[in-house]
Amino acid sequence: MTNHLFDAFRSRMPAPDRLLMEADDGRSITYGDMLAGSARLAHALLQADVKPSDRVAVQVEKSPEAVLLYLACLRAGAVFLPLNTAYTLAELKYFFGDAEPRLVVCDPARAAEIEALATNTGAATVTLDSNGQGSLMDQASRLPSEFHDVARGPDDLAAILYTSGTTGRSKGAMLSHENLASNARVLVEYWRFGADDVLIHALPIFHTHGLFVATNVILMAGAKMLFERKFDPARIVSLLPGATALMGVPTFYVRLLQQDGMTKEAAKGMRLFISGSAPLLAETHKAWRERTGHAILERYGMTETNMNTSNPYDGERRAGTVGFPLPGVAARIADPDTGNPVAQGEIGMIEVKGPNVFAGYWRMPEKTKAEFRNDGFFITGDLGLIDADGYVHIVGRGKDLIISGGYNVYPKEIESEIDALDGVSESAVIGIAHPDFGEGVTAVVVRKPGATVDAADIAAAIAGRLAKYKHPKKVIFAEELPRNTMGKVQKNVLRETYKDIYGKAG
Ligand code: MCA
Ligand code: AMP
Repeated sequence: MTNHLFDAFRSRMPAPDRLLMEADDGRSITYGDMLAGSARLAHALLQADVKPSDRVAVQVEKSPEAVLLYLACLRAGAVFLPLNTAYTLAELKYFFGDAEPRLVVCDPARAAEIEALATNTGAATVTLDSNGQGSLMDQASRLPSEFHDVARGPDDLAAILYTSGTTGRSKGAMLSHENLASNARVLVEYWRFGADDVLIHALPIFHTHGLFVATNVILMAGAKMLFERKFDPARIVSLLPGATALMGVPTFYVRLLQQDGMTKEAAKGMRLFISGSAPLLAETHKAWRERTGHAILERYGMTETNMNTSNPYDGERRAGTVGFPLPGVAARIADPDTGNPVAQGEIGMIEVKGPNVFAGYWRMPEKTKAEFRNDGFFITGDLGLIDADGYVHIVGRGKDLIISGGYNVYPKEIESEIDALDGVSESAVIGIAHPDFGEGVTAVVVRKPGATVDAADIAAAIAGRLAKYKHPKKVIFAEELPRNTMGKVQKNVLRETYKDIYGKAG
């Protein structure tokens, strides 16, 4: 047997001296460096007693080494478990307890506190940094540059990515080698990536978009990425002349439009701008087209499914839609309650099926079962329709979810923290139209009679508990929350009441 996903990359690998990454610190990493570096790190993982199917949890800043570590995990047969660098210790504690990683890889600045936490769940901790003595890179530097890849089949797990739940605990989405390989293969074809492409990569690499869409596509195409640690709009504009493609969340495009240098001339050599992870406003699509002459290509995916639909490469890229089901992916619109297909053009639940769809939630067979129909379609939680021309439109969410700057935020998690505070009677967390982040996380809080709890108290209580991007941008105090006759809080009423607090909604 072979190593399914890594072999797929290897089979399309260009000459070893071709560049895979040009990093913003001036370093260049060739495909040959990638092969040698991931081999050395794979040896280091084995030395750290990582066995096939063991989870390797990774919370590190974006760097070329982090990409090599991902590939090393694949080659060693381990399951890569990337974690957002914004996660607090309280959040990490849950992930470590649930995933039971064999090894936790982190940055030196957090090593002490993370080690204390990881030890409790039986995991060893190591840093990745290039300079640190005893770090994974340090150990790897003394190990062979060739590695006999551990055999992995199409259905073996390659990664677990946590996605928060509408109620209760985060769920680990289990992604197999073939889930990732099939999607990367399809995207390379559909978006016409080739060895001469140069992708500006400015997304984080701990979520699907930056890791599996951007990085896997480049590896599968044998192409190159300009590897940026952070999204800096002025710098992106300066990189455009040396690039051919950009992938980003809508906030990238909103911020780029604020740059005077973002002109037709600057975008002249670019062939493709792709957007996803959150709805791209039609007005942003239009403004981009007027300014640069390019129609942004919007696509739709999920952690559980990788990419499901995409606007066409040739043909009309229709603003406000997410295009057609990708080749090999079936998408349908069903009645949310019964699962029966709705009439053409009607709104219902978007359901998908295909080799891209995940293997289930880690150690949650009941939750997994609840999210699939009997015929194998996955229930996305997104509400949409398919128009007469076959374009999929996402019109809302059946799940209580806020997407801020491309990051998913589940209100329940924040409401639980706020409700636990002395002086708080209850709260509702909602997403309100925000000019930069798309939606702004907003808390509406009802105090207990006589209580004086204020916004600063709430901010202080959340600070050490939840990642920064989940913190409410505004806290509003209200006398009561609107409820329907069943007693359920009417978040739609709240969203309407406060719709202009970040500026007039468009
Ligand atoms: C940073 N902050 C945020 C966000 N990012 N607050 C809300 N939402 C955010 N997304 C906080 C910072 O901590 C900071 O707080 C303040 O907001 C302003 O920071 P700023 O410097 O403006 O932020 P930034 O560092 O420039 O980041 C903005 C960003 C970033 C570049 C848009 O959020 C980002 O890279 N987003 C992409 C996320 C992503 O990759 N999603 C894909 C998930 P303070 O000032 O108080 O310190 S995968 C997915 O969704 C599916 C599968 C799919 O289809 O792709
Ligand atoms: P995640 O849980 O991070 O995988 O986020 C997946 C969710 O992001 C989807 O279920 C959608 O609600 C949303 N999403 C992704 N791409 C788009 C898009 N192009 N337009 C609207 N929503 C999107």
